[in-house]
Amino acid sequence: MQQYIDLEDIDNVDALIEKAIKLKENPFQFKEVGKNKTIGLLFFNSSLRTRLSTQKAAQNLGMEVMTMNLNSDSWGLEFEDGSVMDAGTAEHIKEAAAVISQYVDIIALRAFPTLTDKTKDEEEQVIKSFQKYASVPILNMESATAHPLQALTDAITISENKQKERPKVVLTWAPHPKALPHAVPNSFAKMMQMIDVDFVITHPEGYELNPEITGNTPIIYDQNKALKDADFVYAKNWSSYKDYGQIKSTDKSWMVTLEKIQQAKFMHCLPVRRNMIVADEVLDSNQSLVIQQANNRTYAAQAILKEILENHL
Ligand code: AN0
Ligand code: CP
Repeated sequence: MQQYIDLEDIDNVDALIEKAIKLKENPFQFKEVGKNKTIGLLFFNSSLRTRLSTQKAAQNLGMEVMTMNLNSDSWGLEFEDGSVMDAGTAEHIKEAAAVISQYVDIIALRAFPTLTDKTKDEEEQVIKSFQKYASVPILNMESATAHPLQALTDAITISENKQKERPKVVLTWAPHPKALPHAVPNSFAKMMQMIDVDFVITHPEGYELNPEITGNTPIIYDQNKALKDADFVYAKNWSSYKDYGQIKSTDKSWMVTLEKIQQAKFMHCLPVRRNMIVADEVLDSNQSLVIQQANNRTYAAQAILKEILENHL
């Protein structure tokens, strides 16, 4: 693996899931792989899990870790080519990416979308610019349109918990007071089409994700019908894709409850707003996999970092 920008960078997803589960059994067995290598974790946005689990994954492989919150601690970065920098930004990505590449062996990035400019968000300007001007591999820690580390984690968690060969997995939209990105549902939907599951999506009308991503996945607007006989229920809020970044509904009747999911296991990437997205009774029950899911972030990141270190560096 040369980089991990999106799920297309994975050669064999089933093998990668197996490798991650093996790493979990013995996390320190490859301490030499990352010796004298450094990862730079660069954040334009908040994070709890991604920051700590990627650091832990790197340390488990013997790497050094440097972390920077680019928005608050560094110079304001300019991404436009040829711009006259007489306003807010103080340093161009051309210098910044080249300089950072001399200090670290892998650059990991978190850069959320604007949710106002669809074209710009879909261009993935931040991650693409780093790719262009950095000379080291790039790891996506959630970009404008994708969160592939989360999707790998989710696939690992389903693999660990499935009771049948081809479980039914339902991605359900759930209400949230703020406009949220499409990265998590995009990557989850993509991943579910890469592994052997019976996958359906449910959301209120107007919340269709990018059809290029959902492909042939059935979309069922009746949540109860979609949830019927589910083995895994994955809840997530996202803003409208069609009316880009807008909140079309905060309909509380879409909140996930025990009555709705019956015996199914519950998943969410976290952070989750209790009693908005999902009722306490679900998160506090043994049907909830969210803590295990967050734990798997370490092994997903470790499996990816190991591939990059072994095959590229
Ligand atoms: C972010 C999102 O929805 O993309 C990060 C999730 C991992 N969530 C929030 O901003 C609440
Ligand atoms: N799931 C996830 O990416 O969490 P953080 O935003 O806390 O990193």
